Amino acid sequence: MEAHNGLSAKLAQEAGFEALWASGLAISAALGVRDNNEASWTQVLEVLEFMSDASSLPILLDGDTGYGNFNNARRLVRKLEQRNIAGVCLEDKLFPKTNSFIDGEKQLLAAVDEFCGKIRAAKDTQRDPDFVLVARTEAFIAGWGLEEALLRATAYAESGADAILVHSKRKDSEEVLNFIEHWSNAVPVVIVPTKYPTEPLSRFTRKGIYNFIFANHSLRTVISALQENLRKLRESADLMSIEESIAPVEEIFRLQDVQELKQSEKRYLPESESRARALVLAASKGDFGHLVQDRPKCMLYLRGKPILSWQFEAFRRQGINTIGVVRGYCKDAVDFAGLQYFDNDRYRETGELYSLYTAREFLKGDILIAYGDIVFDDIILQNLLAHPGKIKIGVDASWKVRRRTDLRRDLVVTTGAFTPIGDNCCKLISAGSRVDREEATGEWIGLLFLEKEKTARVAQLLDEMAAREPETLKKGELSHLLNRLVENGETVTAAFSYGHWQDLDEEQDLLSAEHAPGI
Ligand code: SPV
Ligand code: MG
Repeated sequence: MEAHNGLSAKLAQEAGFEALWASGLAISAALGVRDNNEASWTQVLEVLEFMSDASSLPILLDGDTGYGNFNNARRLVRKLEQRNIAGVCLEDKLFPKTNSFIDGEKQLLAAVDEFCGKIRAAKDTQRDPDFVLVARTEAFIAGWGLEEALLRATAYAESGADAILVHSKRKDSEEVLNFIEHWSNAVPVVIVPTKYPTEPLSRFTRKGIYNFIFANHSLRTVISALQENLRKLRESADLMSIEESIAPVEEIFRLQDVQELKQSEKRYLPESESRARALVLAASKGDFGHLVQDRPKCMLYLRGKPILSWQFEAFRRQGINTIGVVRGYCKDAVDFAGLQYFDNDRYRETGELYSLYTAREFLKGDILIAYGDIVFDDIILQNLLAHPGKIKIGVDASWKVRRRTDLRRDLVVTTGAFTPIGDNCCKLISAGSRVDREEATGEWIGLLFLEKEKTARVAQLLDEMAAREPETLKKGELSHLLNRLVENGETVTAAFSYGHWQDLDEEQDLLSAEHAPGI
């Protein structure tokens, strides 16, 4: 079966063919050039390399004239063997050749002696005893009769050819059958029934011919299908006009064996993937006036992309690839691929704790919980993840110098305060609205990291709240949860950093974030 690239080679194998014909016509046409040796022989070799990698079938290269004299032909054989190509077919024309179906009679044949020398040189060069040389005579194509065809075929077989390809452009198989009738059977015969497709192959098998080359039928299939669908698409400008008749994208992935790469990545890549997952609480609308008419604030654009995108990219840079988002207001506007979504449809009357509880099933393993309205530099996450502790919060020590006019709801008091040279491992004492501004040691950034066992603890706390304090669960903020953990004797570690983040509560925040350093 003809193949002209890696994909068609693979498809021919899947269809059950036993061998591939690396057709000069099809390869040149697929490269967009003529079948006149316009593609150099090394360019053909490159195509072959892909075909050889894509399929385990034996490949017979249509080697034209061998791209020169005996010397070129033997170098070709060496290079083909290096690429696992099973054999080459050389034809008795002159370089540069022309396709047999174009002005065949005007084409000059190689001198028999010269061509026999080429065959001998090729056979002497092969290292693999199974490498096959098919000698192709164009005697009929060039208008010579049976006598010339037989004379040439006999000389070629005597020079070491493993098979004879006898080509004909007649619409019936008369020439070919005639040849077979008189052939000595010194070596097997190969035929290319392109021009006599109505002849059943059984006509030839009855005469002892078993080698058929379907020389260009993949390429012609591709051309017809492409022409039809491209025309339809151009005329209709409607993707649905062809959607049902084309392979799904998943089929491309299957043919590319994407699965294998995924498995190998697990075996060979260092474990860059973090075990942790991330959950973003992004249900609220936000005080952004007309800007949030059709989207929640987490989908507002900052330097060309939504706030959430900045977060996902930051997570992924730390190897956190399992990401969940709690949506609420305008949930349909939050539609990134590859994320898990949880919908808090009661976002109007509920708070952060309720949103967290909406994603109850996601609360397992190590988890990073983030507000949906913050952007931060990588250093913030790195700092938080690197700190020791099973429950950690990111705390900003620069809050006093930030030019905020609003009263912060996320101030914290900790056992110590940030110092530029300390290890900055303080414990949370309390957080949120109950913190006195004068006492505060920092501002909670809106990032909470829980190690596996503490995630389970938090999930349990939420379950208890749902059962016993539904109002707290409904209205509570995350700082409430932090305080509850501290009250229960848990150590909540404050991982201090200085600046390099921005919360986005109002339009002015968006504007200042445009110029914020480090984000
Ligand atoms: C080819 O497929 O390139 C061939 C066969 O050589 S034919 O086009 O019939 O000459
Ligand atoms: Mg050819």
